[in-house]
Amino acid sequence: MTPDGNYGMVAGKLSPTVSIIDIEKLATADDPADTIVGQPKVGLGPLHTTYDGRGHAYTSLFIDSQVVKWDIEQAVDAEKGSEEPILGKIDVHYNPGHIQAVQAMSTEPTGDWLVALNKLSKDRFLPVGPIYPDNDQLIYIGNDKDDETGGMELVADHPVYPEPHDAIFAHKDKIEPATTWDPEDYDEEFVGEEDSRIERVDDSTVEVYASVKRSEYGLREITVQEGDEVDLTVTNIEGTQDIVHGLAIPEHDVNLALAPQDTRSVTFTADEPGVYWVYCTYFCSALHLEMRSRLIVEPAD
Ligand SMILES: [Cu+2]
Repeated sequence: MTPDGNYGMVAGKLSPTVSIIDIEKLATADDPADTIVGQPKVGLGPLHTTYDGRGHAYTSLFIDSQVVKWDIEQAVDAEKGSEEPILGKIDVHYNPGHIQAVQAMSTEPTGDWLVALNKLSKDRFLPVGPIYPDNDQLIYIGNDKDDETGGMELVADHPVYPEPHDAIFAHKDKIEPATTWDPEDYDEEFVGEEDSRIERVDDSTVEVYASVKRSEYGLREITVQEGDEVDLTVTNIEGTQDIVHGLAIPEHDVNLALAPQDTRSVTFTADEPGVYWVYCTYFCSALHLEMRSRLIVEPAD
């Protein structure tokens, strides 16, 4: 769909054209073919079309390995099959599939950047195993120049994980992610520093609660008895974004990652007497390596 809602663009790889469908005509046309009000010939293997909000369309060409820029109203006015509406073409270095310009799937495209994602990219970047890296390229579309590319300029080239397929591209002001977890979302107790404790529930069950922050656990030692079932609940009490801590007790298959304000719990059986390190697995400060506690499992007899 064009950002103004007037046209839908359809292309199908096997025809070198894009069909421009007049959305208003869809409701009244007797013959579906009557809704097609333009059909520019854009190149080989056209797939997806995106927009800059200035009346231009950009279509990926799978077989030609290009992005083509064309004028929408000129294509409606021209004969079907005309190449006149084409304003320029730029090479990409693989077979492109989806392309997206910033906010082109909204009514407010920003008209500055376009990403072309690959469908097939076999040799652009070195393989590091049986699967080759896939690829995307960033193209600047903010200049409407009268040259071979219509002002399009390739500015970046990346290897990416297979298979990138499609993307949504928006100005960073539109993206406001949460920076910490919300304790209200949890059923588990939020374990503050003062709440760190060991509670014996019965002869064979112990509940352990510990806060987690730079660079210490709320309990320096956790002492339980051989055979105890240990219910461990821990909270990362940090309010600072991106300060993640871990809690690992490898001999008991415990390995937790805790984002800020995140609470996790795990249950294990302390079946072998001994002393086991409990330690942080995320580099969290200069004292990260000192961030540890000890699990002491006392013998039953
Ligand atoms: Cu840590």
